[in-house]
Amino acid sequence: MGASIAERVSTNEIDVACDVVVVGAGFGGLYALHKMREIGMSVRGIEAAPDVGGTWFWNRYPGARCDVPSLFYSYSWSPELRREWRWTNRYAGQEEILSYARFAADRLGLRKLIQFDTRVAGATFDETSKQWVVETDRGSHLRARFVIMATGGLSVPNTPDIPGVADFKGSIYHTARWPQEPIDFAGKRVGIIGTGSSGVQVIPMIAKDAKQLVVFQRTPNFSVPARNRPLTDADHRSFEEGLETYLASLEQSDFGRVPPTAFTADVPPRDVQWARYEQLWQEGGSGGFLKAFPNILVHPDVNEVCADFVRQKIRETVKDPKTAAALSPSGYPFGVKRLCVDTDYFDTYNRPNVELVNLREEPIEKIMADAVDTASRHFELDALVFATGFDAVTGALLAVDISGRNGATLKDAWSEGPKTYLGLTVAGFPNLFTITGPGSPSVIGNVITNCEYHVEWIAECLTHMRQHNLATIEPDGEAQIAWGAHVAEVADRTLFPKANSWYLGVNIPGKPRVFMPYIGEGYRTTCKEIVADDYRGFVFGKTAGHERVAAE
Ligand code: N01
Repeated sequence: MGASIAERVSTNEIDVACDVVVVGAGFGGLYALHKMREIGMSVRGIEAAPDVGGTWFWNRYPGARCDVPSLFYSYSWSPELRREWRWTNRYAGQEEILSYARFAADRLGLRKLIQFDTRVAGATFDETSKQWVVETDRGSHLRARFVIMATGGLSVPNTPDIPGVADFKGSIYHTARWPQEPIDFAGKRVGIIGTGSSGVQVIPMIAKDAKQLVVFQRTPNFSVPARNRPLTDADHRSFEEGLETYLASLEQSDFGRVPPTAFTADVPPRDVQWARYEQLWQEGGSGGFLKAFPNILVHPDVNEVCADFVRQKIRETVKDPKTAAALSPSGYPFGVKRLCVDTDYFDTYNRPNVELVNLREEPIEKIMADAVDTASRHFELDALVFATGFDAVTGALLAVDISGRNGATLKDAWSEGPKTYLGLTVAGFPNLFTITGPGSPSVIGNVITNCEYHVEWIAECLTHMRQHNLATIEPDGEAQIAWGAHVAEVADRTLFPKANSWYLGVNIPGKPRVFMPYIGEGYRTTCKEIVADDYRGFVFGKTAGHERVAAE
């Protein structure tokens, strides 16, 4: 093993010394910067992009839109930001969400704390000083007591290694790295690989412009209509009226996907279910479907009726029966891969310029300079779009070379799957926090509010440490094992592990199959109880090195 960053970097090579380094300037990172400053910490942010926004900076493909209603996909902690910002649509588009992130960063005066266009390459815990030494890809170094990884659960694009891809001479795009300038697909023959949430959104948009669109689909997805529309004054008023209840519901953290066992055996009659699904289909959005019945994601019989309902909608919408059949998901339950939310997705396949290629029948064999060959056909293309998703949840954390106590690396610690306590901390990696890390609700539900809660938990923890002169915090190994077992046990009580989803990491070759998000009820309540019980399961270090560090 080579010398660690902490051993290599001498004191005079430290460019910035501060209390906290925040990695990432998406919604989690921005709030972390604000909150750390608010509790009196000196803080620096590092961001790979030239601007704030995180995933909303990069995912600017046509049609990119959030599937959480915009009034809720906002910082819940700030009445000021709420008063000064007015969402225009039920579901905000990427551009509007990015503008909101910029607005928040400016309004809170956060930009001056952030070094943009800079990627954190590594971070090492220095046992002697009890501080982290952080190295960037620009060769600069920061020293800090705490590191907050706000690197996002969906930020490292996955580009599958399809034979010949490097030979393609046309334009290649990835939805998660879309160029800043608009792309003109007019008159072009475009191929797209991937039909997850990104594909489902971008396909109808490209279809409108391109001469020809060939969709290479490996697994059909369940998708429900967004029914996006402009927000009215009445919508804003009704949100304000319900605000207190909404904020209180966040506090109680009634998030869980796993219902109390008492409900799990009930199977509502098919016609009752069908009527409810029809109503939700007309209302639009995914949230209602996932909660339509308490055990929809637990009981296979309830779930199958919903799956049938969506398949019927696909048959009713798509005119060509063979295409409709190929678009109809089967063999895995409804809603346990992230449910897609679309605008005219299925209808797009009625366009004469759109063709669906079912890769289950004719897999891609190779990509050439100007074409894609499947097992049975040859498609000449001018442009290729990868809508192939992300190395989710752990990808961005493992992309940084992190080493903790005794030089142990996070990569090794997680070689059989991520291990955390509460999805916030990792045994052997003191004073390192993972916002929406694996083992927390992370990418399930409303990610902004998930981020907020983690930031607030960390702020409370750091305040506690300051008050009690504590130098380090890390989870006890046993507590971490027990938490991991609980996360897995909760997932196993549901249908989630029955689909090959990125929640399980199966989209990335070699990634251990581990269900990463926590989908139990009352996550916040559990976190609060642990704090109230004197930070049960955590170990604090009392040694020197806990003095505040003034930012240089
Ligand atoms: O990625 P995905 P995404 N050959 O992993 C296919 C959030 N998000 O970017 O299912 C052929 O879901 C793959 O096929 P398969 C949201 O949380 C939210 O679309 O593995 N195909 C799949 O069809 C979402 O879940 C919003 O068989 C290959 C697709 O690529 C998450 O981001 C919008 C392949 C990848 O789908 C990820 O969504 C967008 C190969 N070698 C994203 N490799 C909203 O808020 C992969 N695929 C609405």
